[in-house]
Amino acid sequence: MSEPDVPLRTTVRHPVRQRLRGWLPSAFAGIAAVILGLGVSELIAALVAPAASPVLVVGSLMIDAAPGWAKETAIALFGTGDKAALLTGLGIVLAVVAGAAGVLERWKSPLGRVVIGAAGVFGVGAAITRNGSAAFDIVPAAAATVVALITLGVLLRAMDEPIRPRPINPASLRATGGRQPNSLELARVEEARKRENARLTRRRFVGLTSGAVALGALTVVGGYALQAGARAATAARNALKLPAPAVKAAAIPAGAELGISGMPALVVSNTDFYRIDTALQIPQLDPTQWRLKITGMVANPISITFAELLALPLEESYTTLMCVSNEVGGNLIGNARWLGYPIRHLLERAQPKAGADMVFSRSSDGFTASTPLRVLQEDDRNAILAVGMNGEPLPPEHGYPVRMVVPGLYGYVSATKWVVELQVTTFSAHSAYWTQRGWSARGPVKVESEINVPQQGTTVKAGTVVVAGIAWHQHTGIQKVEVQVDDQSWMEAELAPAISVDTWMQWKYAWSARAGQHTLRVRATSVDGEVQTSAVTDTVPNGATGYHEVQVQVG
Ligand SMILES: Nc1nc2c(c(=O)[nH]1)N[C@H]1C(S)=C(S)[C@@H](COP(=O)(O)O)O[C@H]1N2
Ligand SMILES: [Mo]
Repeated sequence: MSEPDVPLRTTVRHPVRQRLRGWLPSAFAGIAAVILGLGVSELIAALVAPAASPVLVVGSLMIDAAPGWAKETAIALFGTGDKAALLTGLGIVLAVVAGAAGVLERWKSPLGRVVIGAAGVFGVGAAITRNGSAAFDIVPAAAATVVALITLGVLLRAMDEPIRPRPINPASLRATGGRQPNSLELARVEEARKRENARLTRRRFVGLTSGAVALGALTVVGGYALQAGARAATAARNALKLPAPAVKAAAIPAGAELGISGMPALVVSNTDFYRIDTALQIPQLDPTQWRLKITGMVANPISITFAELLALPLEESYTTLMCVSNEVGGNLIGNARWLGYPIRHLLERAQPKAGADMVFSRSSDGFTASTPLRVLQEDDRNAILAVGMNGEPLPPEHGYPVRMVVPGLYGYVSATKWVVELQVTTFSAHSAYWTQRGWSARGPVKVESEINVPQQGTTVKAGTVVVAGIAWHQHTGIQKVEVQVDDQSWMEAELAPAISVDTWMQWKYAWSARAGQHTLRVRATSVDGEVQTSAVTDTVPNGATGYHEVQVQVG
């Protein structure tokens, strides 16, 4: 008889020799488990942390950690294929480690799991020590580890656990012709039963292992396909050169930036700019496919491409953007130099119909904002479709390729990022994203101010202390800022020149501080005479009010 050797354990008890006979399938089990783990992590990375694919993260770590000579050698040997060589090498090392983990786990559990766990910790470590890593970045490597551990367990168990094949009824044996089988015949039946058992167990193991590999390959491909969009969008953004503005922003007046440390920069850099949105995954829009449609109650619906938008005479200006969720004294506010095209010109082309009173802007990810139509049509309101931020194309997280910026309205009713549609309609017909969640349909910004220096709870030296901060009422402007110490009378602060009425401004006050515990308070007055209210209200439904206060110890 030429029965194939049965490499799988078929009984519950087994000698060491028999156990080691399964080393090759165990190695495959280890490799399959790691492939599935990495595949799942690739998919997760694509969804929540595109920069944290474990393979790329570990690869980058190796690039950064490699000594100079190793890099030189790699480049000399592989030329521009050095990265492909690195990844291939990494793949081989991973396969060896994964195979070894499978064999070790079968030989002496949990040795193999310890190896996979250690590799996982290394991957997570590589993700968090990487430059500019975010909290989400540990997820892919952690998921890879968990999936690999579970898969290895399942596969090895499938290798060991005998399947009980249908019991063979000796009476049904043809050879016996109905009589009781003798012991030789019974032994043969038992032999056949064992072989059948081994065959089924092997088939199950091969099925599960190849299933894991196939699923792993599928998730890797899926993850890469998803990330391809992101990579293309990044490449397109990097290649984009913004046209020079037809209208330049007015120069920043001398002295607008007081240069006091502890203050936010007068113009906030793109990396420091606050970010608020509902996007778990930043939309990756292809600028060549992007279109803005002006729809709804218009005589002349419009569809404009990104290239057409860039070809229009773009204007540059400073506008301070802020979030309705900014608490009194909060930091969800920032000022940038925007490059864009006035929305009023496009609306003029579209010709809104009588009765329309709102523009319902839509983002590619479904976010919506309700902006009063009149506001967007005002000649003296610099409401724009922005394509540039501080001299760069919009960063992806700030709305690339196009967003709205409207001075004087909170972001949630005006600053739609990744904007793709402006639907001219009415407030009674549509309710925007945050309005449906309890916020006001309209959100004009309020006159406000805050103290940045000295900070709450700090100790300062008696004598002249510089108190400084910011004040804003976009589209209106600030004419006065006053500071109150404890319950003394309000004293006028010195105002730095504002860039424009659409931006915040800095102020300072020289305080003759005497020893003790003191409370400092600030209030601003708009150009139109409106004094900031002392009434304390919550951020819901249309912006917090009240005076910002800081307690300081003078010693
Ligand atoms: N597509 C989209 N646009 C959006 C939001 C959003 O969640 N999705 N949030 C808005 C809110 S609430 C604010 S305060 C501003 C913030 O813009 P920033 O992240 O560029 O600072 O964007 C607005 N535009
Ligand atoms: Mo916001």
